[in-house]
Amino acid sequence: MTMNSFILLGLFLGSALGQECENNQESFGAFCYQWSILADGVHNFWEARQQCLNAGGDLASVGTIEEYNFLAETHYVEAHWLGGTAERAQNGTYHWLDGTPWNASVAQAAWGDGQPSGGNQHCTAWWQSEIGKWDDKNCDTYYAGYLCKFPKRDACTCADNESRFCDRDYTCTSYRACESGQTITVSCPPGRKLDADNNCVDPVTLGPPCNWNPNCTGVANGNYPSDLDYCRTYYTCAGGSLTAMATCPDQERGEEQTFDPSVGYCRPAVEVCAPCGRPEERPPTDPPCQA
Ligand SMILES: [Ca+2]
Repeated sequence: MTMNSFILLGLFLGSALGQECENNQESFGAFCYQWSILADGVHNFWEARQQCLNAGGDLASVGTIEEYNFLAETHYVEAHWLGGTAERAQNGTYHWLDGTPWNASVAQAAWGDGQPSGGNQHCTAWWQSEIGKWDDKNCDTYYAGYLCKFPKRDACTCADNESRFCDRDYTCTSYRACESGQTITVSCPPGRKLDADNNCVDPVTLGPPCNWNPNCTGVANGNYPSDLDYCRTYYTCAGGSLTAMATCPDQERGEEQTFDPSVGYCRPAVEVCAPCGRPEERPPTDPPCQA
């Protein structure tokens, strides 16, 4: 593909660039952090994450003791989601959604009194009951607070007549470069994302993390597993458009629930094939799980 194949929107001089973190963000190390409270319309864990992704970051990970100490000091009274989750596909082992390695020493220092309490609680939050500590919560708990984390962006300062690539944003929708000594930002048109060569392409052709937007174009009506959490969240396509995104209930009638891609809805994990389910009691009417 050539650059002529694309309509490049948003080409403008980046006069406001060069600031490491926004005014409403905290700065620590290579990252900016934003504590947010939204009064309505939010948030279970996945909706909170979507807010961060939309803003060009992710729900916060905490990789080191130093980072934890910094964030614990800036945490104030309110619960805030952060990006640790223990998906069933990983046998309940905690991990950070942004790929930061889970640090057991940090977690030991961070969990609040009696946490993680486990059970149907698979998502992490800053705890309103013990400021600066973590609680594991049911991922569908309503919290208005969430903590987003953004990689710092270089100033992208351009020398005279310099032409070079600077960086691309976390959502794979724009990049910055020096062109003839000036900073430019190139944004993809709606629905397109940057590939490895910074060409704007249909995101369905890309691997994660750039392709998390469900693409329903030409897709049959139904429910499909989400890249965000293959076993828990799913999206709905109808008439070629994305119409809904939902999370399986942790439990229903006492049964642990997971999304079953073979049927397109949530059902007890014991009836679903691996990796989401534990198919010991899969009904004989269902096709057998593949070995
Ligand atoms: Ca808990």
